[in-house]
Amino acid sequence: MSGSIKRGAFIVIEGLDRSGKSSQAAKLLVRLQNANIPVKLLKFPDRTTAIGKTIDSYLRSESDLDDRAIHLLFSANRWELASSIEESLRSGTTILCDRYAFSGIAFSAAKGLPYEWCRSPDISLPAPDVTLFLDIPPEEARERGGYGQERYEKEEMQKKVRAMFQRLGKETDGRGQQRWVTIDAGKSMDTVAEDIWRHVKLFMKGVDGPVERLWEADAAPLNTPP
Ligand code: Z5A
Ligand code: MG
Repeated sequence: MSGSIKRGAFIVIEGLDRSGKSSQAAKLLVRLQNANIPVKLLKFPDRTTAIGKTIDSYLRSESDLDDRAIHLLFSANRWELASSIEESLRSGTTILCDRYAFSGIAFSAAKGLPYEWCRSPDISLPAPDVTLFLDIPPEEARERGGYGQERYEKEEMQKKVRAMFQRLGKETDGRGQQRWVTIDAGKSMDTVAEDIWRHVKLFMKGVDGPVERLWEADAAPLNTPP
């Protein structure tokens, strides 16, 4: 529509531990800024909020929580920011996000919680226009200085998480306007950055219309008889 502000794009970077998400998010942020695109960088978990502090303590094994309880907290940590994400997008600011709902589902389902149960609390969150999945075999990721000390940073777990991400990618790509792009994250930092920029430039052009919502069509409508 002429005269109206073009909305911002919602770009998510996902991937295994040590796949280079934070490094690439920082590089992409600079590229977008240099292209004069208003952009805001977010990261989940956002460890600064009250919920985020509980998550941080859990991840550092300073406290213990039921698997379902921590799953719901990770999701609540996204819902805390959902309306501000939508507002930014509507006002023309692009959101670049380091991890999102896909991490939430992949990690909890890899622990053994039912996949559909894991997805439920994230249904209706603002949906990314494009998810860049940084793919790397866990054995290669480990060589990048070894896994850290936090929970989940173990090779067996990372293998299961990778399989969950691959399933999520198949179920996400092509849903409405949503795109899932797998990037070979085993290449050099600069080559990965070039691959990402090529895809982002392509997808940014097509971003239009209202912000979509994650998996909304899968949710049972209200008042549906059992
Ligand atoms: N989690 C969850 O369970 N549920 C949820 O809903 C969410 C998350 C949102 C903390 O996440 C944990 O929370 C995470 C998932 C779970 N658990 N695990 N595992 P986090 O994002 O806070 O922390 P992280 O996953 O541990 O991220 P990371 O270790 O910071 O990895 P990264 O951001 O992908 O990588 P990086 O910091 O950019 O790079 C890591 C190292 O590799 C560094 O030395 C780089 O210089 C090097 N690197 C990066 N790229 C390259 C290339 N291309 N070549 C060579 N070396 C490279
Ligand atoms: Mg990181």
